[in-house]
Amino acid sequence: MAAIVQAAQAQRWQEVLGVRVAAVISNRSDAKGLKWAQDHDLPIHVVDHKAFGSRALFDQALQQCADAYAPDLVVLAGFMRILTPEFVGHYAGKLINIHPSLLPAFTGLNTHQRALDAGCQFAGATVHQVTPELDHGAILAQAAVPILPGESAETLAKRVLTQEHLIYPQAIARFFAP
Ligand code: NHR
Repeated sequence: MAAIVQAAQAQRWQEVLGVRVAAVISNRSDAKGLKWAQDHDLPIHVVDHKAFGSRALFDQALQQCADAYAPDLVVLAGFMRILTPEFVGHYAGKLINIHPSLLPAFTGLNTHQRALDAGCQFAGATVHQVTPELDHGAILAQAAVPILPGESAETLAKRVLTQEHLIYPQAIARFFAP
C-alpha cells in the first residue's frame, strides 16, 4: 500500500493518469498501514470483520465504505479475508490483488514455504484480477526471483516483497494508462 502511494506521488499519477489513492480501508484497526496512511494525509477507515455476523454482512459494509469514494479500482494489499462472489461481482474488472507466488502455482496461504518444499528454483509474485475463485483471475503482472541455496521462507519472502513493491504500482499505472 505504501509503495503504491509513494509511486503515485513520485510518478504524479494525478496529473499524468488522472487518478489518486482516494482512501485506505482495513479490517484490522491495528494494521500498521493505517497509521502510515494517516500520516500521509489519506482518509482511513476500519471495517472490523469481527463486528459482523457473516461474511456477506462484512462485505456489504466494506462495499458501502469503498463505494463512498466511487472507486475506479479497488486494490487489495495484504488483505486477508476471502471476499464473497457478491462483493467480487460488484467490482468486476476493477478489483485486483497481489499474491506472493507465480500463479497459477501455489494459490492460498504459506506460499513461500510451499515453493521451497516443492523444490522450485524460482518463486515470485503475481498481480491478478480478483474473481470469486481464490487467486484465479487474469494475470496482470508477474515478477520472478531465483531461490538461492540455503534459502528460508523468510529470506525468500523478503526478496519477493521487494519485487511486489515494484510490480504492483506498475500494474496499477498500466491499468489506467491511455
Ligand atoms: N477473495 C476472492 N473472492 N478472490 C480472491 O482471489 C481473493 C479474495 C480475498 C483475498 C488475497 C489472497 C492472497 O493474496 C485475496 C484474494 C486470504 C486468504 C484466506 O484464506 C486466501 C487468499 C488470499 C487472502 N483467508 C482466510 C479467510 O478465512 C483468513 C486467513 C487469515 O486471516 O489469516 O478469509 O493471499
